[in-house]
Amino acid sequence: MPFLNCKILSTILMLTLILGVLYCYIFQSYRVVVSFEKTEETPVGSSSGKSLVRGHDFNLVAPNHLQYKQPSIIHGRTDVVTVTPWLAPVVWEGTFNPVLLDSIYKQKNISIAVTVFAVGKYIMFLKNFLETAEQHFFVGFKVHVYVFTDRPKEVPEVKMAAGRKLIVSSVPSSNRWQEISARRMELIQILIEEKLQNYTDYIFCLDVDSKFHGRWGTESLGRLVAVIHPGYYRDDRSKFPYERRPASRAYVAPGEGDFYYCGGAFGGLLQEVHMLAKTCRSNFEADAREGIEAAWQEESHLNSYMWVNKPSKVLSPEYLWQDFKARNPEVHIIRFSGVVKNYAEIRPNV
Ligand code: UD2
Repeated sequence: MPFLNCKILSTILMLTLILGVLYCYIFQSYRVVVSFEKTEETPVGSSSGKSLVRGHDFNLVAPNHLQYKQPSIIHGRTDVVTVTPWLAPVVWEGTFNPVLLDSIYKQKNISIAVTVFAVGKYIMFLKNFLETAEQHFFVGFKVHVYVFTDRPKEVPEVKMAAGRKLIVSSVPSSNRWQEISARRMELIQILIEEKLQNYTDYIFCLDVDSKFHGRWGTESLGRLVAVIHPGYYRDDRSKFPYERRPASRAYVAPGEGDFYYCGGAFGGLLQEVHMLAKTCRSNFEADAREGIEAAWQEESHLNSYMWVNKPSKVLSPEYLWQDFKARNPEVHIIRFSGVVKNYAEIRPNV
């Protein structure tokens, strides 16, 4: 009998062991599945993956039977570079089909937020900015323009098409233009956190002393979007006005840097721009605590951010030209440009 008891006991033990192994195996597989799903939902560098889950950037579904010009695989722009070394498209006139892109994005029912700051005398640029945006910026799409100003009563009345609206927020003035320009990152971060999460898909952050001249639309959409600065795109990187003091968090070392990007226009999916704004703000503030201000304030921080976090789409200088510059031959169309301004007259300090 004791022998029989021993046999029963060892069978029970063996069964428990097998069940234990089976449990661990199933539980582990479940954990793998769960963590895999999590990785897919949360893109690197983002606080949440909501927009990616919705797939705006990746599922390019065209309406069936759409007729458009046949694309060529052997003929195209040869005078400019249309792809970066990390294989992000560089958008120039002639590289995209607006009819096709609009029909793809129309089906997704996307919404776009725009931020624009008009503090102090810069309010004078707002009317032109808003009126030309109505004519050229994402025409036919849902666009919400967020104006930040210390002069809300001077915000002009501009007739906006259905689905488009203006939201005005009051911000304090400053006696340093550098601070007004740089603080935009903080306010963009807060706007995204407090008002835009779950309501907006894409955001573009633009300078107010500018106006639209030509189409700026769905071809510009991407996860993280940067615009090539018109002033330096033909130069060697050693001439780019990056922050060159290693003490600053915006430092870009000699021999580094892809392009020089504008502080006056950038954008992308909400969560990506949130991460960019949050990082630039915190680096700018950490620098300030150590008594250092980067050469071109938030533009310097944006450039060092984009050196590491490569933009998924790069917009050519067509997307931010400067009115005082003659148009170069490779620029077939100017879509958006900075107006000529008298700095001494409009800035609170020199
Ligand atoms: C460049 C950038 C700008 C910013 C700046 C460095 C471009 C075309 N422009 O322009 O984005 O990175 O360098 O800080 O890339 N603002 C006011 N009130 C003021 C001063 C500024 O509202 O008193 C706002 C306004 O929206 C303006 C923006 O800040 O468009 C940038 O200021 P800016 O245009 O004077 O800077 P700028 O020309 O040096």
